[in-house]
Amino acid sequence: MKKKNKWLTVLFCVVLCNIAYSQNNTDYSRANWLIKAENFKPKLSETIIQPAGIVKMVKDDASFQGWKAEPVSSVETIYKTSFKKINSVIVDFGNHYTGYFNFKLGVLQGTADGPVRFRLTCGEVPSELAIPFDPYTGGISRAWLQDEVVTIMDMPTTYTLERRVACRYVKIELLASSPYFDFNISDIQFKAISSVNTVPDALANSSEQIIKDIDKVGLNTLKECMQTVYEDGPKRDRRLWIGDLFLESLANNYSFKNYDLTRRCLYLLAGLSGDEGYLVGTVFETPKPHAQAGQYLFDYCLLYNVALKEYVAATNDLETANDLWPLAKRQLDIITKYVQPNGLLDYEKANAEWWLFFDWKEGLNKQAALQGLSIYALQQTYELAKLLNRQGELEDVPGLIEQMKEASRKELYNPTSRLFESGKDKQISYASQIWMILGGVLSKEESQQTLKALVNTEKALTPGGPYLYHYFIQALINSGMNKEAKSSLIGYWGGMVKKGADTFWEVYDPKNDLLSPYGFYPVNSYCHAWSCTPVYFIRKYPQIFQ
Ligand code: RAM
Repeated sequence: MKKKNKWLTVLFCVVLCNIAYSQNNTDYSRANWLIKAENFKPKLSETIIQPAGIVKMVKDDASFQGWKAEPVSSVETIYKTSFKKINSVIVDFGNHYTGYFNFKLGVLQGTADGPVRFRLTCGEVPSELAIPFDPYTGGISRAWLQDEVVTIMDMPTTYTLERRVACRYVKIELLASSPYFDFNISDIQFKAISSVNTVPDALANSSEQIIKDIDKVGLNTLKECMQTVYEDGPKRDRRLWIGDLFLESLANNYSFKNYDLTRRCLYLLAGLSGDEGYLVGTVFETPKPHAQAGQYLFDYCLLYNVALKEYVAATNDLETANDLWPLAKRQLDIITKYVQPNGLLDYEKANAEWWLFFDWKEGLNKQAALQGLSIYALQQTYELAKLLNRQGELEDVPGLIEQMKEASRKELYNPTSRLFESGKDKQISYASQIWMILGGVLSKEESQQTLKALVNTEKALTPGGPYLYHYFIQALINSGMNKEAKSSLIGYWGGMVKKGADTFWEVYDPKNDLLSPYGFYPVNSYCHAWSCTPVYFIRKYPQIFQ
């Protein structure tokens, strides 16, 4: 009995030590990954931007969200006049910029004997300067809206708004001043920042004008989001999300080629992964790097592997990929944890335990999309393993892929309609078809039939925004439907260009300009990373788009 107890104690110690060892190991890797992330932090370049002029916002039903900017005068005209008389003005910088707004205040008459107070409102699109922000009905912080009340104590002076803003327009409204002196505003400027420091190749001269325009707006969107990380949007949320990083890094591979930024982001996410080795969907850089607690997104964890694979394919940086490989491998456990004996993922369980993102779309059933994306991620991770000569470590994966594909056809595919049906209510959606096609569940010919049936199915849930629309274009290309890919890209992103976009938007429904996942459209991000991907398509597939 005594002997048995002794052995039990030894066994217990071994188990404990193992747990402690693997925990220490994880901590060690994460600390190292964070150091590497810091080493690749880019230096931001600065450009001083002069205003293009003064504008006013006028109601116009034909314009995006019902508002358009109409030129009023050159900016110099306001510099000579008392700002007390002007009272309120909207400055147009002519394009979207991210950075710091500043101007000079000078005394015109008397002695400055008291502070002046302004409200500065910065907007990416005209409606942000036109419609009142209050009462605020949004579901996320009101403080995302870029209106600031500032008090300036002394003058003459140069005032710089401390908050980094992302905008094209700035409204300056005088709220309070002393009756005993007069003053003017002059030298209005914007210090624009970005980590982009290369100029991508021009498109083929023969490209259609609309393609050139879409590419230009896409590049602008990407450049604005490329700061010290790939931000999702420089106005909101100003942080690194895995899904956005994936799409931005794809577009970067074919344009600015700033590979160090991708490497930094891959390391930062790795360094901030959770104790169980799963990635957290979103992380912050300041005040010190940290993850958003509990924000685990099933699909984003897996897309990290694809981002890593695409990074290695573009750079051949095997050192980084080998360093991060254990983490990528670990993400696959998320899938195997939910695969049932019949090859289908346990959707209900996964849905209860994870945020399954896929799209901002009310009522979307994600069962089929989850199955398709998981197959896609397994395949892409296997490709990564091949690049690293580590396929031996994923011995079970090819079999698992086949089993999951078969289950998808058997359980979720309707051979009569040729559409995948998701959930108990057999919902038909773009998300389901797109991810099953990207997962390679259907042959090329079958994929074409599915996509053709899809666009003719009126009840099919359409993509809620550019994020899923990206994958729709990719599904069309993978299915050999090049013409449709081109016309869909022109129809969707060209639609934003025609509505005056300087940068592409976070959400866009051609039929509803006021759509917002947050209950208040001015808080949407109008320069959004995941919307920049026409850059990738146009440049990766010149034979289709240029
Ligand atoms: C939004 C962000 C981001 C996206 C997440 C899931 O809040 O704008 O781009 O990745 O949702």
